[in-house]
Amino acid sequence: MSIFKEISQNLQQGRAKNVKELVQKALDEGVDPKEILENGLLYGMNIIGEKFKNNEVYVPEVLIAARAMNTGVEVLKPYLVASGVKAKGKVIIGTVRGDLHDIGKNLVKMMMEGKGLEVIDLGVDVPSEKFISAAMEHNAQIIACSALLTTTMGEMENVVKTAEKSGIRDKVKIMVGGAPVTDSFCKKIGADCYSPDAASAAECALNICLAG
Ligand code: B1M
Repeated sequence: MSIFKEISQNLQQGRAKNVKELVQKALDEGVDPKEILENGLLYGMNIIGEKFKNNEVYVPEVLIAARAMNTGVEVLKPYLVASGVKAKGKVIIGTVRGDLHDIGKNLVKMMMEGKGLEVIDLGVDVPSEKFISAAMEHNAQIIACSALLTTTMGEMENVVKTAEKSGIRDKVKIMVGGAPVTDSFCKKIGADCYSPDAASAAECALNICLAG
């Protein structure tokens, strides 16, 4: 069995200790960390997502798979964030109001930190007012919003509107992302940057900070 398949299967079974050991084994064998993330961890998480959709697994199984995913990501972290370019800048990040998904948001945070950016993480279920007050308090250049549910992505528009009402819209760029979010949605709500994955989100944040 390939190492990717082993990682994926152990993740699906929620075996965090095995996932940690297998990810380390793959790294020791010289496998590319991005491939371990995509073909092992994310691949396994997607299968869990499909099974969740089809009611073949339930919240507890998804949670233990998510814990195994996080354990694997922790091992990969030092390898994924290695980057030559360092920028100065502050980012406020969070998952929007009503939404508790944080694995993708944590990956985005990790990649941004790898670019040398300071990332202030507000966690999950973050109301739009909290994004704005944190941006004002920390004088941040970027607000980064994550949403995984079609029912919560609309909250991103509230973040844009609240930034306008508070008079800080011209001082802060608003980035959006998460599985249901698209570039056309980003444009429609008047946000500044949509990224499909954590690596391109970090790239976008870096470019904003270098330009500003
Ligand atoms: Co939830 N869930 N979930 N869930 N869950 C999804 C999202 C779902 C697609 C599953 C399904 O039906 N197939 C579905 C949403 C359907 C929809 O709205 N279209 C769903 C549902 C319905 C729900 C509940 C409503 C279920 C229920 O209770 N009936 C409930 C909602 C709770 C709430 O939030 N209020 C719920 C609960 C949960 C758990 C708590 C059990 C758990 C979350 C644990 C946690 O996050 N700590 C969970 C999980 C794990 C999932 C799936 C299986 C995996 C999500 C994940 O972490 N993926 C998911 C199915 C799936 O996605 N295949 C599902 C891996 C992660 C790395 O990917 O977050 O997409 P992702 O991040 C990517 C990109 O999107 C991007 O970068 C990352 C990778 O590079 N990205 C950004 C993310 N944020 C970004 C921000 C950016 C830029 C890029 O800029 C700022």
